[in-house]
Amino acid sequence: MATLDLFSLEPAQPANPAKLRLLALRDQLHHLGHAYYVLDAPLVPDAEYDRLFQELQALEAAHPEWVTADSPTQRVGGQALDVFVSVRHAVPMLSIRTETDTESTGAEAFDARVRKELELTPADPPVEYVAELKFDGLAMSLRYENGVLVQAATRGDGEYGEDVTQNIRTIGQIPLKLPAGVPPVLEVRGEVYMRRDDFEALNEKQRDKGGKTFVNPRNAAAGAVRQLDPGIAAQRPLSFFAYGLGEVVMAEQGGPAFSTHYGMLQTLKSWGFPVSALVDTAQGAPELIAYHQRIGASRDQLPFDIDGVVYKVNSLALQQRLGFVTREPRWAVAHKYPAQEQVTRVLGIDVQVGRTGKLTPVARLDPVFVGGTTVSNATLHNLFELRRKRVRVGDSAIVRRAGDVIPEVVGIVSSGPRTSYVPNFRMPRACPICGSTVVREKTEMNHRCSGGLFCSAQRKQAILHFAQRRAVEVEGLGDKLVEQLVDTNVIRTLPDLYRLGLTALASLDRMADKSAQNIVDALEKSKQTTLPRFLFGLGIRHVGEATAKELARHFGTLDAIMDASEEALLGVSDVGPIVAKAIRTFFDQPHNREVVEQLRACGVTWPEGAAADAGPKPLAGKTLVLTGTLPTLGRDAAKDLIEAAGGKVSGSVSKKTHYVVAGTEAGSKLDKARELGVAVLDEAGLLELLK
Ligand code: 5U1
Repeated sequence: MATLDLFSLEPAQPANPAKLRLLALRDQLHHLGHAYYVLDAPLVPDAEYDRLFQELQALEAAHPEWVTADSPTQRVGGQALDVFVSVRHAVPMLSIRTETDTESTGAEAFDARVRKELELTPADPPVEYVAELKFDGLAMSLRYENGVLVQAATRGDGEYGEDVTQNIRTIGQIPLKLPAGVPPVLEVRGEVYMRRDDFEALNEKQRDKGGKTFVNPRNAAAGAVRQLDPGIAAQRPLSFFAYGLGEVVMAEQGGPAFSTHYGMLQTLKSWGFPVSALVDTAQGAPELIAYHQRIGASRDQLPFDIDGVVYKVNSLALQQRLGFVTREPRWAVAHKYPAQEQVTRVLGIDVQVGRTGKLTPVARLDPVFVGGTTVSNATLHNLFELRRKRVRVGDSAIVRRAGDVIPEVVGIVSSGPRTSYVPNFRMPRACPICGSTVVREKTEMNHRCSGGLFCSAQRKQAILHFAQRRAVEVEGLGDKLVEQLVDTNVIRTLPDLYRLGLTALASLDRMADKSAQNIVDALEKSKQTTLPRFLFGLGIRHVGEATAKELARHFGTLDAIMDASEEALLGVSDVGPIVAKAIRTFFDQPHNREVVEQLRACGVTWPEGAAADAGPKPLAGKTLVLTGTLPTLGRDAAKDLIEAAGGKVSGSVSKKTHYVVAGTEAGSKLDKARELGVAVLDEAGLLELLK
């Protein structure tokens, strides 16, 4: 008899080998999908997942009568709709009171209200809260009947929402099927959102093809959810976090009994829902304030937008006592952060020249405080974006700054009905830096300077790209220094960097002897690199870090990559015809090969071939967290070493963390490691493990 695993609700069928195989494949793919999408810890290579998926597809094609809605093959494939059907929420979807006072007094006011409602005196102990992130996305209600996703609905007016099930099914993080033992009716509520990197990639794709770009991740997510064609929705990468429940009907024989909100979230997690790792409990106002400040300080580093944090009374009994005012619970509040979008005036439009010669129109702004800093320039991306957004010098523009992303103008503030647009900016015909002709290929959206490395702007950017942390990492070589080195003709090509002597550096304006020595040391250190970092640092068009890693893995040596035909390059996952052509074009230019040879002659080196990949994997299966500053290893270098040794680097500490590697000024991650009893290492300890 077949055994049932965690994800199977079906009793064993009479032995039909094909059917048994199909059921086993479904369970396996549910399990692998959960590890990949929710836990971010793939259990098998992508190719193996694809192979199993195709095997299931083939079995279902041969036996259409066995296809069920909860099969992993059924995430995409519904018909395009004419309209969304309105559905009534079994339990209304409430909204949340917003505390717009972004200072700590916002948390104090909430705690004071809760204590007053509960008639607590100052002598009573602090109220226990759960603190969560307020995701900047769309609220969603997921309804499961007998463990199978049957409906996904937007919030709408709280009583009626829209049935967007087809689109929501395409989100890999949302389980289609739940493990045995869940309540027969279960509504899970949470937020659908788009990660910032997915949003940037989507807009980049749209810009490249001259399509409509999205203003922010929230709008992009909303557009995807309300897409009538699920095929298009499936191409818009969405994510989900669960934070609450709607209707729950327990089985006659009982079910999970929750007494706290925190416990409920942990149960949702165990059922396969993504629950933020940053959820925490907090005792009274002081801990709420600490949470607000801690999350605020790391807001830019989060991979998604948040507009605040949420506090909820943890005890469900107390929540019930507190009840609601109109459609907002008294037991919860959203405590905001300063906005990531602001309105300001466009004072002028400048043109910047990038590493590949791309000319970018940049709005010069009346300085404005947005997303935590003062912004005085914002990108307009290209001439067509500028026109599409109808931007003119003198206009009031909406500026967005979120995370590490460059601030951008997302639109203008319309001052009445749309009249015809007369731009007052023209793209220059000559490069503003070197005077070379500006060109634009017919199929391209970008204007480019044709000066190549003759153009000092391109030279500066090429050097900064090579020296950045994610490439060979020359610590301390920032844009001011590179500007000086290029403008004074001390450096003309990348290899010139390694010919820089202490004397030349120390003789630069405002350069102290000690700083010059630091740069010399950093250059020496950067010579020991890895093939992916070197390849990425060369700045070949379309070759980002991920592609560089794939190329290195596939070919093993730089010479093999330099000599690979377009056809051979197409054999690398991640490399399509445009990328293959760009790589070939780059290495077909004798001066690029010359740069590579000279860099090698200067002593830049990396492990190749078997040495690069086939070494032992002492950290296979281990998860490590880095915190603080390590004495010699940069964060990226430490991450590279751990990954090369088969380990995984995670951003947060949990019970599943094997080691925390702590340097100076290690923060809350170190505290958490101690609290959970996770082993803590210093840099020497890490290097010992890697041996
Ligand atoms: N994290 C989180 N976001 N959020 C939004 N929890 C949460 N709860 C909400 C909303 C609107 O509402 C409940 C308090 C009803």
